[in-house]
Amino acid sequence: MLPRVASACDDGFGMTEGSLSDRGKEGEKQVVLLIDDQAIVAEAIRRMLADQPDLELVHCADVARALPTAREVRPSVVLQDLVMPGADGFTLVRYFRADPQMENVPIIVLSSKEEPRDKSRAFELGASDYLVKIPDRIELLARIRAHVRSFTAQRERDEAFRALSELKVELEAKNVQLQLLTVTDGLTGLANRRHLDATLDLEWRRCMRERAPLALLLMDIDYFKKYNDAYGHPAGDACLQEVAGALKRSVRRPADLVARYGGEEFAVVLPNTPELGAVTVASALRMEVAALQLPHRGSDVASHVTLSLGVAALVPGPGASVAGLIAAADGALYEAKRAGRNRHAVAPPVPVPEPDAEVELAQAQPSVTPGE
Ligand code: GH3
Ligand code: MG
Repeated sequence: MLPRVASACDDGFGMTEGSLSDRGKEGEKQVVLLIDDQAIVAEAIRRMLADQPDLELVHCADVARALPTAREVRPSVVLQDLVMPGADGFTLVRYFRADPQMENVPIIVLSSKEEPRDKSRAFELGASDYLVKIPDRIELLARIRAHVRSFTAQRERDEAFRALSELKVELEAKNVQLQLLTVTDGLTGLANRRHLDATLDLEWRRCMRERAPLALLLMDIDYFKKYNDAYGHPAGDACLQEVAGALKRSVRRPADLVARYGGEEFAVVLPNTPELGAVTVASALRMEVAALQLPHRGSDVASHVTLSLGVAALVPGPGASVAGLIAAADGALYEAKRAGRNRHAVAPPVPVPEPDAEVELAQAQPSVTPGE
């Protein structure tokens, strides 16, 4: 199969069979773009490449059309004359090197003479090779093949690298998403129980090291079963989302964590917070939820949705445990419910078990604040 010479320019050589747009269909061929105004050179090179089925010669005789033609035919190597009417070949080399699409395409300069100064200037400007016209066929083919090989290998490496980088970015985004999913409650967007447990463990150890207080609030929507009964389950879900948003808005420190503890129960972890501070936060949470003024006709304590809260705080130390802190907050929540709901209760000092202290601790009662 003969290499086809496309008429990308008005070359006057009659080498016009085929059109540029047909070339893509032939797939694997590497385009050799020849830029030379001399018909004799073009014909000689056409003959040299004639029996090379994988090389396709595109000839451009008009230097003014060299760059647009190159952009269109996407050559794997350029053979370029240095002396052409109306243009300086060195300038064309510079243009090629400044063009984002052509900057890495090898350029073999075809010079009419072996001139060290021309040679050095051509290489300085970014030419890849220098041959004196008309080159020996074997040498020309060997040089073309070497340049095409290194260019296509580089292009494949670049493409593989780009694909890999895109994949990496995608994977990282997916990992972040996955990570978020594993720690987030789907309905409310708050931290889920697993995240709460991990945070409690972490903050427990941190506060123990720093001898700082750690507070936990457990809270529960009052008469939520009746809310669902009155307004339907989807409205119940929407109510949980509203309450979650109000809770999130009410805690301000970066280390504070608001989590969904169970169905209509929420938890807030407050590191470095003593009991007094935790009570302040508990009141703020209750007010913020009340301020939502979500109508609740099933409630016996208010006309809107309200919260009951249990507060527990301690300085973690030997003998105490996360489970003990949770149990204390839960006991206080139970006490807030028992005392009439829509209020908070504070757990008595969290028990640090000692052999003879159990009876005394079992008798400790939470202190409850009155509701609104
Ligand atoms: P109390 O004031 O004592 O807390 O009464 P309550 O009705 O809130 O408590 P109870 O534990 O009897 O009922 C909790 C209800 O919360 C039961 C269930 O229908 C509802 N619930 C739990 N999880 C969800 C949820 O994800 N969506 C909705 N819509 N309802 C939920
Ligand atoms: Mg409830």
